Amino acid sequence: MLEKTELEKVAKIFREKNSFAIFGHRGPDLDCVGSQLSMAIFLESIGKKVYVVNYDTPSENFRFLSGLEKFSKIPPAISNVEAVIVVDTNPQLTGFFESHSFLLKNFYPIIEIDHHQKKLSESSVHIHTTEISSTSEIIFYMLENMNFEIDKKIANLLLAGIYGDTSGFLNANVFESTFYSVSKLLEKGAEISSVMENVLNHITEEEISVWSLALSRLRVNEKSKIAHTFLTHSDIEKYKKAGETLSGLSNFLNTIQEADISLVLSEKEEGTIKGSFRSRSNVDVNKLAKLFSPTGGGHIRAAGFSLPGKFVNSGGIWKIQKI
Ligand SMILES: [Mn+2]
Repeated sequence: MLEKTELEKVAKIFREKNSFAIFGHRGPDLDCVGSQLSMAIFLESIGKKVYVVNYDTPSENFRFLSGLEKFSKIPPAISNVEAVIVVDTNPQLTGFFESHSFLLKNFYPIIEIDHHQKKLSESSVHIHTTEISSTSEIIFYMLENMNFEIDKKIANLLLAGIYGDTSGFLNANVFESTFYSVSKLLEKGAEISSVMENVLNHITEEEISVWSLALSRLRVNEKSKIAHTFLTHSDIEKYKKAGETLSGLSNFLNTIQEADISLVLSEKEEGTIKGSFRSRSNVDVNKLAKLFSPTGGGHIRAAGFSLPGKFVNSGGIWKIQKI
């Protein structure tokens, strides 16, 4: 599943380097947070200095996880780091690629741990496969391979990541191995009921309001079998927490019987429209997302893209205006 030579390279970097900056993607989800923090706790436990960096602050809903206080929005000074780890994404999507390219471009060893389709050639080491549910599950195998004794804290973080990325073991990135890793994490003391409770039972009135607005605009195209809806920048400004709930919305729309694909368009940042695809047919939305933008992609059944543009209403009809 994971390449032995790559795992050996990582183990060597972990032995030889003393300080690490761990990056993840913007708008960190449970898998990203679980991966960043479990790597941090692991490295600290073997005596390393660690900086956990994310462009965006993790959701309040994740406060049940240990170690959230480690997150910083500011990357460490170049002189303080000896290696970089990028989890659950590639360096371009961390939000720091342009402003801190020195951190991410061959200056240090870069370890990329990810389960998305694309890998970045500049990284020194790729721990990468799309045949595993989540980055958190990949980290489980990495730690198992290094004979590291996973404690309850790390077990909970990894389980939360796996649970989050599989939408509670409901989507297409659940494999036989997923249940193997989950059973091992439960053995290490992970509390599945607490993860389930905290992940599922956390919808706020504001989130319901934004869902209801999106559902009121839902259309199903009979020909393309795409169920689609959108949220404008002012909707998202009105419901500040909207961003966090949108992946749940895409998953929910993907349960519509009459559709094969769901698409949620949202203008989180003014002038940028993000699209979030889900598919439950044979349509490869990873390819579809790439048609919309060069940075688009993700998985075969869940992928996204972003485009310059904004929503405008002319004569009662919403359109996307190119910028
Ligand atoms: Mn993930």
